[in-house]
Amino acid sequence: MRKAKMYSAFGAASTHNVPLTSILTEEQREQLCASLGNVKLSLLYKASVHGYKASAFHQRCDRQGPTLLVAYNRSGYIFGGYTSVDYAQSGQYITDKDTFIFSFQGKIPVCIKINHGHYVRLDDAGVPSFGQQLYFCYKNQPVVYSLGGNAFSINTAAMYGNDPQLSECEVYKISSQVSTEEKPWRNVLWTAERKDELMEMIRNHKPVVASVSRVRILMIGPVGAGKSSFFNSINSIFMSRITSKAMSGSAATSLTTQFRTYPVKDGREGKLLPFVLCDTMGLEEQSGAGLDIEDISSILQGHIPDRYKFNPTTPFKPDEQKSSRPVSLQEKIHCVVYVIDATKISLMSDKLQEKLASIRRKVNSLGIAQIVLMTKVDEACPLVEKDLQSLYVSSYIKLKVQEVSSWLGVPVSCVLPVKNYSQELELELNCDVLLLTALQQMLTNSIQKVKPLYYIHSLHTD
Ligand SMILES: Nc1nc2c(ncn2[C@@H]2O[C@H](COP(=O)(O)OP(=O)(O)OP(=O)(O)O)[C@@H](O)[C@H]2O)c(=O)[nH]1
Ligand SMILES: [Mg+2]
Repeated sequence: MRKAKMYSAFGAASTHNVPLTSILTEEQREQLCASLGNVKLSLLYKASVHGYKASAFHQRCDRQGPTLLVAYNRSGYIFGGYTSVDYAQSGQYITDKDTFIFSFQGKIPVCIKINHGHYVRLDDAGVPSFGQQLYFCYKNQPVVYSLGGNAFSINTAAMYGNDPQLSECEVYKISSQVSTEEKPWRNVLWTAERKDELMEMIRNHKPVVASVSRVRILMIGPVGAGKSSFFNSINSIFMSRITSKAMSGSAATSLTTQFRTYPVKDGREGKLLPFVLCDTMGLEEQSGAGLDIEDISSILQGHIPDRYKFNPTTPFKPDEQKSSRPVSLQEKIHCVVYVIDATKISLMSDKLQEKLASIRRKVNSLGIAQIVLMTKVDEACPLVEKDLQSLYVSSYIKLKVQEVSSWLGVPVSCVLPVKNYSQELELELNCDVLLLTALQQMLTNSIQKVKPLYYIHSLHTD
């Protein structure tokens, strides 16, 4: 664990001209920033210095844009809430779909979003509150008060151990930390010609080994990382319209529960393209939950059939007769793609990192090519959200690519940032160029890198 470090909030003058210091450790600060995208926190208000009075809070926090409140109670809980709408004492009821409350559970802040149809607060001169449910500095005292209600599905025992006595309450201003490189760190031609060229290269891709007609690409990654969405996105490009054949969405456990092998056609009536995207259930940190490493091993060796329903508690057992049949090279996996959500890189738990490392060791031992697909670059960086073409000038994305490359032990050149189609109704050229570039890299990286041993058996049987 990193050493705790105290931060001064630069630019925030204190009442006594002493720089305000935050209690958050560097790690906690990083975790909170990561939950909010690429942001910077500066301390505006600290109740132990400025007082627990609503007026003191408003004096320092009104009209400051998005803010994060962090409270500490006597039992050691760290919890609070985020609002993207300024405090302004307007007298209005405020709707804020981005608001959330959080509580650190171990090292990770667990966030709870506001339920649909609820106001975040009445914007009055009162104390800071969330969902007209959770009141901080209640009655101008070092106390948190839970009024009950349905705006947030709160469990006060889990959130703050049912201990309402606060030892501190801090409010941070959130500002986006957009910095750009002078020159793009990768060159991309964002043109229709480039898109056509990439599609043509993919159509005409010839796997190195003649017996392999289609490169089998296996997508592995945490729950909700965007594995199914990547297949949907590639399928959409070749179908020239948005498609959603694979179920995608957000859930606590994996939405994908079956092993699916998806061939992709070049247009509705077109020929099959020379690759198959294999979709798996998401990885979870606990053992006995999510995709199992033994199942991955069976998939890699081509033993698991399409539509096999994963059972996290019992790994796949091949039936005796079939398993004695040698598996042809065509059925094996030729490229493994680790799908990683760019917004979750710093939130990845040690257990999940360990799981990924053991998968990496297995894949390495078989000599299979490996690529990292870094998804949700739009959510990770506001600059990229505004304009996808800013991807390779965003210093933040560059940092994330370096981070993921070092903890997975994959060269930076093998980390491919993309934005999948998620809510769009129409295709978008910049998205297509990135997605196709990633697919093209997967195809060119596969097979060439495979160790001969992996194939010896297969080549004899093909
Ligand atoms: N903004 C944005 N959203 C994305 C992106 N990729 C996926 N999503 C969204 O993230 C959510 C999860 O995506 P899925 O494709 O279902 O993720 P998965 O890895 O298949 O998840 P499981 O099958 O549950 O393990 C969906 O709501 C997608 O719309 C992306 O690049 N940008
Ligand atoms: Mg899925």
